[in-house]
Parts: sequence; C-alpha cells; structure tokens
Amino acid sequence: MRLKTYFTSSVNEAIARARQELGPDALLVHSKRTSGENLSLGSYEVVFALQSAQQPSSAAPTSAKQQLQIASATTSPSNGSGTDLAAMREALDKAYRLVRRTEAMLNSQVRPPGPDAEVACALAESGFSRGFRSRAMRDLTVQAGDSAISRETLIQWLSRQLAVDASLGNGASKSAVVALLGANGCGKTSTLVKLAVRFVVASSKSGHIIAIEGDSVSGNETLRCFASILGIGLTVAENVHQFRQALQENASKDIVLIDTPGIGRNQESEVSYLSEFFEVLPQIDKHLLIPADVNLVTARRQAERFAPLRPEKVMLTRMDEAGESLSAALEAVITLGLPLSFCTTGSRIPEDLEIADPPSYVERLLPDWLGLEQSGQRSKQATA
Ligand SMILES: Nc1nc2c(ncn2[C@@H]2O[C@H](COP(=O)(O)OP(=O)(O)OP(=O)(O)O)[C@@H](O)[C@H]2O)c(=O)[nH]1
Ligand SMILES: [Mg+2]
Repeated sequence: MRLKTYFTSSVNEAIARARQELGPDALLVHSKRTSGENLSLGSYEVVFALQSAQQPSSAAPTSAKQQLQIASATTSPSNGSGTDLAAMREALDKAYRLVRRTEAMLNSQVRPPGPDAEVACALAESGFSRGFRSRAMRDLTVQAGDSAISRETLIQWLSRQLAVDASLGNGASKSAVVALLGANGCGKTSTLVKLAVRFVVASSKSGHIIAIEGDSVSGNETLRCFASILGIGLTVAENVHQFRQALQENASKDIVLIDTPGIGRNQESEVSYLSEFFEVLPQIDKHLLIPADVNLVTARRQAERFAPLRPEKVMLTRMDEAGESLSAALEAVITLGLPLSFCTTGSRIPEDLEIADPPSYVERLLPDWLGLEQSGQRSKQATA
C-alpha cells in the first residue's frame, strides 16, 4: 500500500491532484484543516492510500514484512520535481552559508584575529544564535586554555551538550509504555509505526498501540491501516476512562506505544486535555518530537508548548529536510536539556529511523574550513 499526503487549499484540489498523480483507485483516508506551522503548506492536509500495483488485489496479505517492504518502497516521492526541489534547497543553503560567513567575518574584524575568531565565525556560519555562540566561546576558551581550538574540539564540545538515551520505557515497570508528543504533522504517527516495526514485529515482542482521539475523526485511519498490516492491536481512546482501561488490559505487553493528537499554536487547552491522560500512569516514557526543518523560534515555541507534559526525551524528525535549520533544532534540544532518543530521516517505514548520533549531526553542520590552517601548520611542524 502507498500513502501520500497533499497540502492544498481545498479537499477537492487534493482529490484532483491525487486522481491525476495516483490514478482513479486512490482512496482518501484522512483529511483535516492544517494549523500551526503547516498552515503555510496549505489549508488542508489530505492523505490518500493506494494499493500497490505489484500487489495482487485478490491475494490474501502475505507477511507483514513483505507488505511493509511494498509500503516503504512506494511512500517516498522520487519524481523529477523532487530532485529539482532538493537542488534548489541545496543552492539556497549554500547562499545562506555564504551570507552568514561574510557577516561573521565582518563582525570578527573588530576583534583580534585568531583561533577564537575562527571558531566564532564557524559557529555563526553554522547558524547558531548569538547567545549560544557567546556561551560556547566562554566554555571553549576556558577548556582550551591558550592552545588553538580545532574543529575536533568544537565537535566534541557540541556533541557533549547533546546526551543520548535511546531506551524505551522508564524502567520502573515491566512493560515499556511510550508516548509520542508533538505539534501537528511533526511525524508522530509515522514514527510510532517505525518504532512498532523495529521494537515489536522485528524484535518478536508483544505490543499494543493506543491512539488518543483528537479533533480529527478520521485521523487514526492511517494508524488503523498500519496496525492491521503489522498484526498489532490498536485501541482508540476517546476519553481518560477508555485510556486507563486500555493500559490495564495491555499491562502484560512488552511495549505499549501511545499516539497523541497534534497540538498547534494557541491550543493550550489541548495540552491540559492530554495531561489528564498522562496522570493515569506516571511511568509513561514521553518523547517530544521536534521537526529539524523549523527555525529556532518555532523549535523553542514547540518545546515550551509541551513543557507542562514533562517529556523525558526528544526525537528529531525530518532530519532529511533539515539544511541550515539543523543548528536551530540542536540548539533547542541543548537549551531544553533533555537527551535525544531517535531521529527520523525520511518517510520510508521502517528504514528511516535511527538512534540519535550527535557527533555526525554536528560534523554535518560545521564548515570544513574550520581548523584547516591549524592542522596544516601541525602537519608542517611534524614533517620538519
Ligand atoms: N521527509 C520526511 N517526512 C516525514 C518524516 N517523518 C514523517 N514524515 C512525513 O510527515 C507527514 C506527517 O507525518 P505524521 O506521522 O502523519 O505526522 P503526525 O505528527 O502524526 O501528524 P498529526 O497526527 O496530524 O499531528 C507524513 O507525510 C510523513 O510521511 C521524516 O523524517 N522526513
Ligand atoms: Mg498523527
């Protein structure tokens, strides 16, 4: 089965596009008004499902693994316009970096040139905020003493600010009860399915999914579809009583994964609605999902919005879409002071899920030129 999401100004427009791109058999499985960050993409988010052409429609479903291979092989867009967009994004990223670097170079002229200025410049080019850069420079100068700060030192320092805890469950109970929280469209449902494949199906564990019902009536259809393919039970909890009952009934399962409705800007009442559910069981391991392709202000706002629910870990989603903005996501996580658990790197299920790897993210951010002169000097000294 193939799933495709359209962001459009009307549901009819989405239907027309789906008919054109996916054909007459495309089935509308979910539509809702967008809010928050997704508003800029279109007024409606509409999801269509399409039975894969390779899968005989009369045949009974084969194994869960085979069906998932079909789903994941068809869920990522790979047309020409996608490639053009990627090229445009890359060109824009380069332009932004050049502007940042020039700006930082100009700023650094008021200070004496030296390794400090070079590091400050590299942090600015990578997109870290002024406040964060000052803090980093204070720490790094103290740590490095008189010696030059190399690219390696900076990578190590930044990586140390980002702890990793990829455990599921908080260890207090036999069964791991894990909830995914986050803004509208940040990737909660698809990440939950990725976790279910890896930690339930592929690990031969017992599991159950609980979806807390939100405003969107058909919002759980996609999840229902995946749960049935995976052979994992799903309970849609419309209220706290049903939620408590579902937790009790599945207390012996190895893993219980909880999907939550997205919460947009100015929806504080939704946060208190969700907190009533989480009061039922204090040991729920709550992961806050922050998309890595948003700016620092948005990332911070999302973190603040969910703070009353006291998440314990952070997952970064849309890492594949993050160019310049990756520094904003990392800075938001560092400011939050929570460990990273997993990151998602695309829409393929289950492949695009990885345990967070801060050093590789930091390395991806920092410009290559940093420290080159110093290492050049070092190698010259070594040869002499
Ligand atoms: N490129 C990319 N797309 C992703 C990633 N994770 C999820 N998506 C896509 O983002 C869209 C929204 O994902 P969902 O999992 O439905 O998001 P959600 O948070 O459950 O959305 P709501 O329940 O509506 O709040 C889907 O089209 C996913 O395929 C990712 O890591 N990279
Ligand atoms: Mg969802």
